[in-house]
Amino acid sequence: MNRLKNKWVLITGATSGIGRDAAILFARNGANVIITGRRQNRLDELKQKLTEETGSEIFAFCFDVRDREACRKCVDSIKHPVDILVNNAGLASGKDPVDLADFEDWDKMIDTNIKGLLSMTRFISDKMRQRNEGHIINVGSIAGHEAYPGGSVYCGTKHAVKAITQATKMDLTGTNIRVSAVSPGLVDTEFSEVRFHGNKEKAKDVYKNLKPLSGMDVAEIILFVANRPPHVNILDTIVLPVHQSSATLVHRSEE
Ligand code: NDP
Ligand code: 8X3
Repeated sequence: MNRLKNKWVLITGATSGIGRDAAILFARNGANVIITGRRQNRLDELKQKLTEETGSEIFAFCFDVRDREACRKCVDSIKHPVDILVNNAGLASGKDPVDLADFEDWDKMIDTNIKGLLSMTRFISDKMRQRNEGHIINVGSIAGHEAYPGGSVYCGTKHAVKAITQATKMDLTGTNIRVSAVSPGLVDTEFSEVRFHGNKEKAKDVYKNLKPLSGMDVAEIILFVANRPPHVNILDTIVLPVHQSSATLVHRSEE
């Protein structure tokens, strides 16, 4: 049963990877989609594609989730109530040990993955509470359930996403608002290229001799979570490629 038709869905970080694929799937399932990200050209391209291919209404807002006033402006300028917020925008920046890591990398991850997600949640949950309905879906990670070397801050931010998801659910107890997390393992997107500051070779090695998840695999889970009946709240889902068994235990086939 499709419960997404005519819903309004806001997705942060829809210019690439999981967020882009989620936007495509929501629109194909009849939802109207508000896509956001920092790259205007990517937003324009996706808006045009989805407008042509689906009957859905597509709005695009170009802003940085680290800019709290820009988050507020985006939410205030949306004329329709947001039924589903997908807090997906996020990144890893660097994989250095804690004693050598770069402060700018840390700020980027903390300000985007934690504070950006919180700003969007703050502005939209307020409106959801007034309507007594809505669904907040946070994109977490296996890194929010386990830590690994070189991941002190990235894993820290994703552990924070897990805690924020749980506490948000508690804060909204007694309302009809649902709160969920989707926590993937290795997904082949632009994520690793961003983590390694544009080093394509290093990024490719992450997925070497392994079939990782695709953005679509994860987008399908997000859709499944969103499409449950109104009384069903999936709090978290961990989804891994079959040859990944934990954050650090990965089986790679022989070359
Ligand atoms: P991508 O790099 O492909 O996509 C990241 C998206 O986030 C882009 O659309 C980017 O848009 C947006 N974004 C990043 N920083 C900001 C910002 N400051 N303001 C607004 N938008 C921002 O990676 P993924 O699709 O893989 O990542 C999506 C989410 O999934 C992230 O939260 C990531 O942590 C999580 N994740 C990824 C995994 C993986 O292995 N790939 C595994 C587990 C979780 P733009 O650059 O245009 O702003
Ligand atoms: C992204 C997956 O394993 O690189 O969250 O941390 S991992």
